[in-house]
Amino acid sequence: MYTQALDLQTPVPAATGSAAPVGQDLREHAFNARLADGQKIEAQDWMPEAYRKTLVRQISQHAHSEVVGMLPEGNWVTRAPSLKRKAILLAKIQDEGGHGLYLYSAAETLGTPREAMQQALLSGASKYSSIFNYPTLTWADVGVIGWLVDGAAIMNQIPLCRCSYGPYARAMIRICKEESFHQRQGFDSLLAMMRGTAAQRDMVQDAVNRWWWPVVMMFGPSDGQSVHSAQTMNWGIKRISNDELRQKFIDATVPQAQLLGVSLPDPDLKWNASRGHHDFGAIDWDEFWRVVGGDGPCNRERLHARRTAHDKGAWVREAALAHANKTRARELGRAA
Ligand code: FAQ
Repeated sequence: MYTQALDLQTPVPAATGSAAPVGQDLREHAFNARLADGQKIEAQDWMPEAYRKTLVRQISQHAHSEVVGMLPEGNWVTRAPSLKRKAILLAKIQDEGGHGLYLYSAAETLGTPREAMQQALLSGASKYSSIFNYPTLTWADVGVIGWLVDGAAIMNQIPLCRCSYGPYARAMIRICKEESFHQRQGFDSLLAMMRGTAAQRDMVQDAVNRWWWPVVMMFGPSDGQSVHSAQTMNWGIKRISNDELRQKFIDATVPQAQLLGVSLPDPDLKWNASRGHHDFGAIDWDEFWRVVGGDGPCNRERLHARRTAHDKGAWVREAALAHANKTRARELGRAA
């Protein structure tokens, strides 16, 4: 799916100026010209090693986030309040697993085997989104994940549909369509609870209080602290900075909170007419880095769950391999 268009001839633009680039310079020149022209870089195209490495880092972390992100919601499958909500939740969790698979496939086009990426997650060498290290204590948390976590994910991921690396950009187009449905179902579930009893409304408010700041942190460190942003934006991987996305998310979410009838737990959150944006309070970056560093409320539980699933799935991998080997041997026997 990701390696169609095997146009191995990378067009090299005519050199400008007197000193024409040669060898590696020529390839780098062609790469930069493609980026400047808004063309996609494809798997078979030459790319700088640092560009390749950055993409594997970001795409694999993104894939891990989708897969680990199934766990907090999975906690409520057996306790969903109705058959309809259970069916929706199961479908959503299955979508997240699918997103992980598209993303691992996109990262594999860069030459890193899926097994290596998975080992990096299991060993703790590779990160996944901080947000999935928070617990889902009540059913309202499931709605809040849809509304706020998927809402933040979409804000971050829509610009990735224009990412300079073709396989990642194409995977993001499909993922964003599904995430947008996820966000709406979360809002719908919360709206139903807000129209219910006082206890239900309290449960929603409590969930919003606990998730708001972790979601605001999800966009990553502020631009001044973001080590990768300048380079990834230069390469057209990221299109909008962490802080700009965070601001856009807050601006979009405030009216939705009003519509729902919940308050957002930030006394400094207010419209600033001169900026044309909402001002908001200080982010607790110590908490963010603690969670990213492995010491959040559920980090150990999440990694334990993934390691257990990997170990328990060993027989499936072995059986699939044995079947593939048998089929290949049979085909070779037939061809001989
Ligand atoms: N959590 O220099 P930057 C979802 C790390 S999918 C953990 O700013 P960058 C779907 C960062 O990796 C959610 N670590 O880095 C869903 C780097 O460390 P490194 C995931 C974080 O890459 C919904 C270091 O800090 N989405 O939710 C976080 O330019 C519901 C320095 O940071 C994506 O992955 C964090 N929040 O920007 C599923 C989208 N933030 O690698 C289930 C693609 C930063 O040097 C239910 N990724 N770090 O060791 C991106 O857009 C970017 O990678 C950022 C970070 C924006 C996440």
